[in-house]
Amino acid sequence: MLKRYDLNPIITRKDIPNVGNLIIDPSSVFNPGAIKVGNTYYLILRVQTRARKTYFLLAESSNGINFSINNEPINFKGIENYGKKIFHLYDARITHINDGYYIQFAMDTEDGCHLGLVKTDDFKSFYFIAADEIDSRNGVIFPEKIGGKFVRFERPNQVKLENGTMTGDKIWLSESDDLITWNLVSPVMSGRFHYWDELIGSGPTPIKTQKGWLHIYHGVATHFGSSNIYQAGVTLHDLNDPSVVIARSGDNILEPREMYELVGQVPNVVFPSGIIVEEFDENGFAKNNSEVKVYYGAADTSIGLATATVEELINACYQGDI
Ligand code: BMA
Repeated sequence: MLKRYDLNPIITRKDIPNVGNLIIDPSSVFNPGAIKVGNTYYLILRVQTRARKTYFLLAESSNGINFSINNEPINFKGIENYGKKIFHLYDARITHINDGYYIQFAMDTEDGCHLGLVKTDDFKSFYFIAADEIDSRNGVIFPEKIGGKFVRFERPNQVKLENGTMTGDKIWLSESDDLITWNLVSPVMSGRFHYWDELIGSGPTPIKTQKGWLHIYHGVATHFGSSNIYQAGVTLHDLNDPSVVIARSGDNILEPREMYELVGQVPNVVFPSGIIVEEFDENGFAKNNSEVKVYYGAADTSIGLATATVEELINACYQGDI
């Protein structure tokens, strides 16, 4: 249902500049956070080196398609004071709230995966704010307070796979007074065993529409023996209580079909992580006929772009028969 850009993938490892001794001929670039500030499109890229280390690199564009990529990794000031050993930072999601841009990301540490938070005002300096204690991933902060609280969706890692990896089949709503301390409030949606989205996690930041919060998520079909298949779906949530699901796509809206999605470091993966809506009305609702750009990781190897209108995505929430 999402329409791929003709010249996908839009960013591959070949576009990544060498960065001193840190990044030389990297293996992959994927799962970007995205936001538009004025007329500038920003992506925060997840770049993986041949040492399987990860770095965030900033990419900038004036059309959302052709990006120029900074030749130094983003430095999160203050993260050096975090008490535990950090192995990887990855999968940034960006939210604009009042006075700044907040970046939520996953941190693989010596005691599990935690959600970290960084703030920037200008996409030049980035300040580490906090990380949670619980094991969780796929955190996306809503762009405004709801019921007087900051809210986010997140996916606590409560399911252990055969290989020992902790993952999850439930998205939760959590809330916070200060963006630092978060409390799980209620489950929002579960994986649908036997179908395309058995394990799930939020994709990009939810979008406010007249019909509700529009939310793209990834679902994993785990029942294909040797291969997990990562796909994308869409849901609509109550504007005043996003834990209420108004509608949920039965069919996926994007699945691995193109060679760059089927083959790569992790085959059969589309992983939406960035979204840009081009037009909002004067009350802050996304316009029905606005274009939506969705940026996604393809096979954990490159970055794809796919588009739809707001209306098409809302309609997709009602399609399919599960
Ligand atoms: C998930 C996350 C993503 C990754 C995906 C496919 O569990 O680790 O970062 O893109 O798996 O490998």
